[in-house]
Amino acid sequence: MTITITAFERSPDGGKGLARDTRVRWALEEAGLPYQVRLVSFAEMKAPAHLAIHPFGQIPTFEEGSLALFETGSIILHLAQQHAGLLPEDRDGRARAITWMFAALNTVEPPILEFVTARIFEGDKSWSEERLPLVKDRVRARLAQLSARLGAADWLDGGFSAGDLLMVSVLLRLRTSGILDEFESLAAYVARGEARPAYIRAFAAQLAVNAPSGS
Ligand code: GTB
Repeated sequence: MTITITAFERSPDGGKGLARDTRVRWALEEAGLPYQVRLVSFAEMKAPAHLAIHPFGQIPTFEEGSLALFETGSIILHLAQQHAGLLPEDRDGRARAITWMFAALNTVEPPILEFVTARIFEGDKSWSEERLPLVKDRVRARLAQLSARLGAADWLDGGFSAGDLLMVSVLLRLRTSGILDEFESLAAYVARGEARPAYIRAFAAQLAVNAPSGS
């Protein structure tokens, strides 16, 4: 059955891979699944046809036959449960990898999103200079904990899993801030994720849609 995902017709990041379709593309590539992409404008995302699939009018979505999903965590968990390559075979390893998926989305991503919002969308506010260091320190605190757990390992729990896929995707949002580079092992962890052939294909696919003309 054909898999169709949605993505921005034109991503605000101009193809840096930061919009959340990239993590779904990456999971599809890791699983070796062909997929097609329906590009949507901001207006289309808020129109009834898209809202019927995504109640919050966002991208990405996932459709396969009669199944339609939204939320990247759910989409990637679904893929990981149906196809090899994203979760360990053994019961306990699988449960731990899923735990890392939740940790990426529920524990590590929120302070990073708060930081991105503070830096990009609230940077012009009178109180921004006072607030930003607090928000940054909350990110640093999480990264310190994550880095302590990762230690010298390549991946969070044994081999690469959907937990790493989501964690690397979440950490990538920090790339331009310099904060990631304060944590050498995490910067190397993210680089390992980015070096995976499946990530490279996913990144190239979204760039092909979003690259500024002439680049
Ligand atoms: N929790 C949901 C999930 O994981 O699927 C979040 C989905 C989400 O936030 N989607 C965003 C969206 O559709 C796109 S990824 N936003 C439009 C809206 O809400 O109206 C967020 C995003 C957008 C742009 C950049 N960028 O340009 O750097 C990075 C990330």
